[in-house]
Amino acid sequence: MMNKRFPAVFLFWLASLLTLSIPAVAAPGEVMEAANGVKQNGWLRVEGTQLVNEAGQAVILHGMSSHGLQWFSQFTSENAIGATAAYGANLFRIAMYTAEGGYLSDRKGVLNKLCLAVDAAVSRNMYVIIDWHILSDGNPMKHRKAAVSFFRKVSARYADCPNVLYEICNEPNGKGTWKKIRSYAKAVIPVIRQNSPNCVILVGTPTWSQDVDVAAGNPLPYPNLMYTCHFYAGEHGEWLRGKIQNALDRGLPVFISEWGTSRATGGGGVYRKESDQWISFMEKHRLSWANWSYCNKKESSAALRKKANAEDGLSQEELTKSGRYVFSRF
Ligand code: DCB
Repeated sequence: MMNKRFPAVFLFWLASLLTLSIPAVAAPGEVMEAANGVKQNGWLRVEGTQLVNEAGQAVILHGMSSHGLQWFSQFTSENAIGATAAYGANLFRIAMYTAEGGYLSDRKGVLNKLCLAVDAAVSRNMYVIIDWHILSDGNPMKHRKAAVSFFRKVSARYADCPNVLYEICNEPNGKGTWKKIRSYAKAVIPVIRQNSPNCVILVGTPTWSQDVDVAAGNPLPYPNLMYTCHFYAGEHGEWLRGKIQNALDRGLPVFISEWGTSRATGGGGVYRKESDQWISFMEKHRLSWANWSYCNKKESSAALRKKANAEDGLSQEELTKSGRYVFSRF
């Protein structure tokens, strides 16, 4: 016999199931901030190869990288960044492209977007990476002057802010050899340190930030640096983990400031099995990471579906395959 109350009971059951399985949706107006963020850890520094907090305890940062700030700043508001904190992220990376319509074509406008995004992450108790996102401009020396003046400005603004880490060149490639990166770093790092003497700075490595083994052969003469290694699970595997292992063994601190579950184009996959191997490697070595990318572009590395609205929290339904995978691992 059909129970007349069936629809109501069913709806109640469905609703409780949904709330149970989606714990991270923010109630409207609820403030979402990182649970293990800046209030808990304070200024960071590098000891040996490990990132540590003010008390000297190991800290691991996990979070999303934005896509290009010139295209996807709608996902860098307080609420949007807070929605990642609700899932356990304590880091957000702001990818400020230099070329491709980024900072170099609209310095005032993009700097303004960057500062709003940094302030948003700060309001959510998160660590935040200011990323000078070189890509088609593969040699960081190409825009050294612009970089120096940019970093002078932002490091003055955030001099006393323990939340901020500086990533001085995203992915050198082509003519961006380790020799060129070293000269560039020697021009930029002292400028940042003049304003913010104790901040952590991330340095890119040759071949789209893969050659940490090369950097390990001739590291820079400054404290509190980490060297970036980027991977895309669809094509970078055991051989790249070997390079990281080599660098760590030689005492070089490594930071995974960008990785994707996709191929290196941002598409293809999701490569779950390969991503699992990377996640266990990163856990084993207590490496910090940021995942590419927090946007709703139609590509498999994007964490958000087309219609996602990050302003009122994110349900599982608003996340892509990649987003669901990554958000469950913060
Ligand atoms: C890096 C870049 C990042 C790029 C992703 C995926 O590039 F840091 O900016 O993002 O990895 O390729 C992609 C976006 C696309 C966008 C494109 C250009 O996902 O939506 O259209 O940037 O702005 C890498 C990483 C690794 C390698 C090559 C590139 N690699 N690359 O190993 O060969 O050439 O972009």
